[in-house]
Amino acid sequence: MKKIAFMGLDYAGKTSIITAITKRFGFEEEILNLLPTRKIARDAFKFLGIEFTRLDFGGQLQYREEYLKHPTKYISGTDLLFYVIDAQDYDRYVETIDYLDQILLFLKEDQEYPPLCILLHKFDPELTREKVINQRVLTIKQALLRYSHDFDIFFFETSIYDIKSIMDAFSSGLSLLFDKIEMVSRLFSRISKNYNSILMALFDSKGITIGEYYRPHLHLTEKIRIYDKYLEVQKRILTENRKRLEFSDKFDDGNRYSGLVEALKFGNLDFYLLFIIEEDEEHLEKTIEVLDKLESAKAQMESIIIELIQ
Ligand SMILES: Nc1nc2c(ncn2[C@@H]2O[C@H](COP(=O)(O)OP(=O)(O)OP(=O)(O)O)[C@@H](O)[C@H]2O)c(=O)[nH]1
Ligand SMILES: [Mg+2]
Repeated sequence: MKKIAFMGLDYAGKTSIITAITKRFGFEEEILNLLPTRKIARDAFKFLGIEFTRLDFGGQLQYREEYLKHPTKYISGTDLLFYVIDAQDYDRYVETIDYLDQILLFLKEDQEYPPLCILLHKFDPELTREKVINQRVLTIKQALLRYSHDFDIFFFETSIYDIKSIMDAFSSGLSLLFDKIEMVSRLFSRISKNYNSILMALFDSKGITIGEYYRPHLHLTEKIRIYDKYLEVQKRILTENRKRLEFSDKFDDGNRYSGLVEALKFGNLDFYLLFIIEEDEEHLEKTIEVLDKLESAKAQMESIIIELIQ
């Protein structure tokens, strides 16, 4: 059993993030009505056959004081730490750094060095181009880099209005606990070269990314658009009880793409493969050929996954 902790100040967005990860769609209303978490909320999930407990540490002052008073009881044994910062709340940057300081001080004394994912959260899509928040986020990152002597630190900018940003941060964090997981992305990058694909990704049944390859320079808006489309198709596969769905859509610039989502089973675990290629409108049969050829890649994927879950 592995332990994943979500920590940070009150109102940072920890419970919202966990809700978004578990629901992935239709969570907006629930998030608007969240109450502050009392003490620690736990849930459990499985990823690649391993059991995880996820701890959502309520961030109100009285709880923070309690955790820091008895850190061995609460913080010890953390395998992966997500530290959530409200990037919009500049007034509390000092307070949040101070809390993180104390958590890491304890971990260091205890000689525990879990990987640390720092989420600069509430970095909403409409803010990504705003100068002030970008500057502030850069400053806080620089301030936090001092921990990188002791800890492996990874930064993510996230927002509940961009579900992909949240799934990416969570998936990347989890992947740090699996040595061989990057083999999947490497395989995808190899395969993609042969097919000139735009994107290839493998998700577990809960939408956590096992591996992915994106064509270089693919725009963020296109990535988000594809991911939204994926969520929609995956939902249809479930409700219509299908194994495979092909679809076709276009980007904002008018270029069309063809895609395929296929439900796969490796061992007793369910996965979803997403494959997107540019559509060759004059030679549609070529597109179909490529989608079929993908069959041969599945055997390789399967052997990697089997190795991963052992
Ligand atoms: N603009 C914006 N608001 C967000 C985002 N994520 C969460 N919120 C809002 O932030 C508020 C606090 O979110 P919570 O998830 O309850 O915060 P928490 O960190 O769990 O707080 P405690 O349980 O007290 O520690 C809620 O009103 C959310 O709607 C985001 O990405 N962008
Ligand atoms: Mg909470």
